Amino acid sequence: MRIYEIDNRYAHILIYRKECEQQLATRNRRVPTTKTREGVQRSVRGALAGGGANTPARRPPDGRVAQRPLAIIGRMTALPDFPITHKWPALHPDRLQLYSLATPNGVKASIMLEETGLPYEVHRVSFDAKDQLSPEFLSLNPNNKIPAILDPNGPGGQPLALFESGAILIYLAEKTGRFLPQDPAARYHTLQWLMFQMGGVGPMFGQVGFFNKFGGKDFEDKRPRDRYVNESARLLGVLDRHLQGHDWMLGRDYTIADIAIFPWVRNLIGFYEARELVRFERFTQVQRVLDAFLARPAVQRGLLIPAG
Ligand SMILES: N[C@@H](CCC(=O)N[C@@H](CS)C(=O)NCC(=O)O)C(=O)O
Repeated sequence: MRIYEIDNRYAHILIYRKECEQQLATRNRRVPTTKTREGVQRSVRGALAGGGANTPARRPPDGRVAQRPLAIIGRMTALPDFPITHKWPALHPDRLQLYSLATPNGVKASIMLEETGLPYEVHRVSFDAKDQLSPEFLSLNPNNKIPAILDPNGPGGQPLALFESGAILIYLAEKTGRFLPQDPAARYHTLQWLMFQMGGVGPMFGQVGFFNKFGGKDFEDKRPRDRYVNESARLLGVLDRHLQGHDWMLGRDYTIADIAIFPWVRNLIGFYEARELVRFERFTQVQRVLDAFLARPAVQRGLLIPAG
């Protein structure tokens, strides 16, 4: 079976990985076996320069591949090259590094990691200590928000730093082949609801939190609060109608859309104390699916990460 016949969805990643392996194998036959790390980096960089992700693999004439080429690629850039690891050293540099807090955006990443079973190491980003504004954190996410990740085994076996919870969910779904349907239409619908959360649910519910529980709570003028309460209730109505007759946002399949949406619903009626404000009892379908979500063991674990 040729690598690009396996699965359209992952073909570009697999082709890229295969191409790296094969180009490295070709290179490795030419270079002396006692190489310095610098030498390896130079030869790998050269190998990678040879083709793009969509280029079909060029096989060496005898079809041989290097035994552990991806491990060699992984050493091109090491985790200590990322300043964030100076503030939060990696005890397990082979594992995905998660920088987070147990907020509705933070737990999207930890729930996904728990659901997929990928080995990871979590680092607490304390808002009390303003860790998110430290130069080390900003070096990974200039937008000073959690969650952020650093995967030592990213595309091509190289480390990948990533922020924005939606991008992290898509990345982890593609990396593991979990929670993002393979069927093209279902895949786009999953992304559609993920964007609905990122662009609507998160920002609107977050404003309700500000005006109902935090800094805006004491404002006499309740019009800003009510504006966000009304918009949040409208969004809950959209969800409720959609969930009628569905187990999850995508029907029978549990996906990254659920992992993005339900931590926010939980937060709105729990931590933000807006259950009565949005008259949540109307949204029986949302309540039903929220209950199913919260019953999942991986969700229960992910909601507590990082602990404390
Ligand atoms: N669009 C971003 C939003 C992330 C976000 O707002 N994170 C909040 C916690 S839920 C944060 O880090 N706030 C810290 C700050 O604003 O300084 C994402 O989905 O990752």
